[in-house]
Amino acid sequence: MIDAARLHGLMAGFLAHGATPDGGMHRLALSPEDGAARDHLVGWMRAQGLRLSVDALGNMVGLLDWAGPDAPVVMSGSHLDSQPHAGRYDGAYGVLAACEALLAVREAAGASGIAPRCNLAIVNWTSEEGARFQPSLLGSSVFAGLLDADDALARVDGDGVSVATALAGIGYAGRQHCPRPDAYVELHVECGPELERAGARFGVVTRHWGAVKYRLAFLGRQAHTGPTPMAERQDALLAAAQLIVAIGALPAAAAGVLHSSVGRLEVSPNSPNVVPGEAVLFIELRSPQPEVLDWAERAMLAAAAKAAAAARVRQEVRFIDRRAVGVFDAGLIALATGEAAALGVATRKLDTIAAHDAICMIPLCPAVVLNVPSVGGICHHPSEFTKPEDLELGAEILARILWRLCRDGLPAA
Ligand code: HGY
Ligand code: MN
Ligand code: MN
Repeated sequence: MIDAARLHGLMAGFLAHGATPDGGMHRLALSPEDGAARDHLVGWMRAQGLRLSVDALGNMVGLLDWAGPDAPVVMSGSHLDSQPHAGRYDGAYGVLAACEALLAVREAAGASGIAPRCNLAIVNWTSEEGARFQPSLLGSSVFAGLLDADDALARVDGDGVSVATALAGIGYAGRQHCPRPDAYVELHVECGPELERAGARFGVVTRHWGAVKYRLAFLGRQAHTGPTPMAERQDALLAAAQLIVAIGALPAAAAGVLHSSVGRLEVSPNSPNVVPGEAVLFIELRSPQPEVLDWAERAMLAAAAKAAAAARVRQEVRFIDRRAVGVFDAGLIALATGEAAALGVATRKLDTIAAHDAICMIPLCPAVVLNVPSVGGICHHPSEFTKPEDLELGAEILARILWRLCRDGLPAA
């Protein structure tokens, strides 16, 4: 169904917006590069005659409303924002493969003369990555009613710029309501090693891990690193260091079912000869088991209290983001598996430890995530790569799924 050259051409065209010389991508949410990519997508959507809507969080939907105003909406897409100095496929592939799939479906309908029973929507979600603005899944969480819009718009980046200001700055502070999906299919590079290690080319995600994310500050006392007596120091960074080591040790007590990290640390005043007065940690705990997440959160908080006491500093929890474990839709999983089988391709059932906007769609409608292999399992790194033939296979299966839904209608609930 798909036109492979058209898919690769579309993906190559979007590299103009943030691609880095080392083969990676630097397209932070609501940055000028994100704005340029959005403008490019708007131009493509308009050229294809799609009905564009942009909501208050800058979520963008292009709607092919060829089945009439009351027809169900089948939505596919992902996110154009990237991690800093990271990969070219995470997110962007899902948006652009959805564009190609829509064209292929429209061509199939024209060739078959079959009247579609569903409308098709392509979505670009705002700030999925949670790099510049937290939490991750920002735009899709507000869209799904999981996060308050004003709260999200007020979130600021490390320079104090708010989501609202950044949206207005790139011209995507929308005022419309985007169409609600009746089914949601997201194609994404795996961002993990399982498909490649299994020699598989296609995966369907059945379960997503849960996560607990803390922004935790240690508050000490700024002082001269020279004359200040050691016994009088209140070193916030020393407490942070002890907590980081403790967080890194937690997974050893939860074999294979706990991932932990501190990916960002903000130190102030961050001067070589000043005892840090403040250290802010961005902590992540992820697990497929709620009870392991609970245990790890308690253990982390106990370690924080111990580190604070040892360094004679205070601690302050500034933000907590929780995401429960969840499962995707069995009907869409079966449909994807069947379409892959029709191409002679086996489907591997997967967990996703990485989050996706599809997680926010689960309360709204049947949702599923499709995966193609990430070479070396690498993601959030400039060397993130998926073979062209695997990009094509994923887009082909996506197109066939969307065509089946448009041609036959949505499976009975
Ligand atoms: O955090 C995540 O898993 C996603 O990459 N934003
Ligand atoms: Mn992603
Ligand atoms: Mn990501």
